[in-house]
Amino acid sequence: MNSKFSIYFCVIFFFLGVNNTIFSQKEKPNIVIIYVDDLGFGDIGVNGAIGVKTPNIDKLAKNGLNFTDAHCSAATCTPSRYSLLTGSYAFRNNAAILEGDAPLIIDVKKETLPKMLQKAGYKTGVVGKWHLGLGKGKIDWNKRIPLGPKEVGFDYSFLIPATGDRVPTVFLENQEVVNLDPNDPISVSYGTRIEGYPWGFKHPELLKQHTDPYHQGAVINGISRIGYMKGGKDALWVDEKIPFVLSETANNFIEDNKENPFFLYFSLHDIHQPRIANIKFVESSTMGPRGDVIAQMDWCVGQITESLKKQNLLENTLIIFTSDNGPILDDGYLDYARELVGNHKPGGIYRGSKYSVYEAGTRMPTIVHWPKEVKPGKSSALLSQVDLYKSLACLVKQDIAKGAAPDSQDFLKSWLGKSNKGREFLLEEAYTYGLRMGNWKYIQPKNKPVPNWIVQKFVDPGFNKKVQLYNLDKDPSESKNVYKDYPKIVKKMEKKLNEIFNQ
Ligand code: NG6
Ligand code: CA
Repeated sequence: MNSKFSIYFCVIFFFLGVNNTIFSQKEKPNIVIIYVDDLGFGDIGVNGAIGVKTPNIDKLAKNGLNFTDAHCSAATCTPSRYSLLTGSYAFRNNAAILEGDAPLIIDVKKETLPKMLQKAGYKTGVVGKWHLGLGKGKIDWNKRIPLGPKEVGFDYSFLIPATGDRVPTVFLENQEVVNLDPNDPISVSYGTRIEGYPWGFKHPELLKQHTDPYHQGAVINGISRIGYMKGGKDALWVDEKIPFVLSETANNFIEDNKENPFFLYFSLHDIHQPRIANIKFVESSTMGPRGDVIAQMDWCVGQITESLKKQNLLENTLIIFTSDNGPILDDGYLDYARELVGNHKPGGIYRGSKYSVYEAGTRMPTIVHWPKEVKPGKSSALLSQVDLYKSLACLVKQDIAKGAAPDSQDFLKSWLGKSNKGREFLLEEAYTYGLRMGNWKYIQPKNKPVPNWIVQKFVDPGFNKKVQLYNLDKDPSESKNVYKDYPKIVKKMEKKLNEIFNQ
């Protein structure tokens, strides 16, 4: 649909569907995306969690809409975040998990979700995990980093640059390292080992949690990370305090912007590894560190909703609570996630996990909460986060710039529970591709090499070598490959997938 038409439909929809057709600047809803890391469909109380309680999230679900078939665009972090912010499938830009010193992968000449919201008069902020790269080439961590959230459309940023398990383990505020002592400059390497913080493989006695061979670089705060680092001692974060720092920063952003509409992308470190819960949450679950950081993350969610309530903003704030990829038990650190999981099912009834093309890889816990407009309930609409860009553009009545958000479609009505219509086709990216068509799920074989550690630990052997078709109506856990029985469906879905690739 061309952009003239899409605006036309937005307008029609507004007259038919949403009451407040013309928002004044003051009436515009605030938008908060709470983006959890590695949280599985079954990890929240309302979706059947057994080993941990999530009262704050459950309350959001009770007063909002709980989605049962909403997806992130990919089964890993960087690709999903790329799609969320650009409205474009990750494969179009080869977006894959990035090292901690990788260049920015978003084209700053193009419009993004936050830039579109800026045009609509929103103040935009990102607090938390970034993992979309920074700068253009080699990063000088001792100066303002020239390319980052600002150039992507965020007025304010407070970041974990990549992941908790990658160096540098420092926060960046508006693209400068927080608390950096110029006499103790930072250097980072993902290649040659640099002297500085001791290396994990040489100093296991320093470790709070032992790790696999891939997390054996700089030991900082008793945790050995991917990559090597020197300097920046005063700037190092304390893992146990991250949830407090991020929640407080997010709340300050809310308070500073209470007089104007704002967009907050609150991107939590939890429940990614290293899972080092604050003492306040240790043993708050029956699942060890992985459960404890779920409880910790739930607390952060409560902090945000409390703060919105205190500012009298909760009623007219659209909160979208979701995750960037499916759950993972052991992902490098020996934190007993596998041993202690008990009967708790991180991915719910769905097959797979983070990294996997099966449903649990991308089917995310997803809650939309907006008391003013959204009636509490459940929705089974088949939705993708790649569509939030266009759907939110429709909400704030913004046209989308030419060339931006090529894969994003308007499903505002469905996100707000005014319709149950979902995508006709939905792409799932992992080490191979999956496609949904209603309740059919097709998996395409692919020859691309899969890293050894993925094959060894996380995926069923041969998962990317065979054609697969599942009927999720009858078989939601993808246990019976029925591709031989439905050659026409396979053909149709294969054709559609090729069309998506060639668009
Ligand atoms: C992988 C790391 C994993 C995790 C992941 C990123 C190895 C063997 N594993 O490369 O530990 O950091 O990257 O997770 O290096 S994500 O949620 O940001 O995609
Ligand atoms: Ca993730």
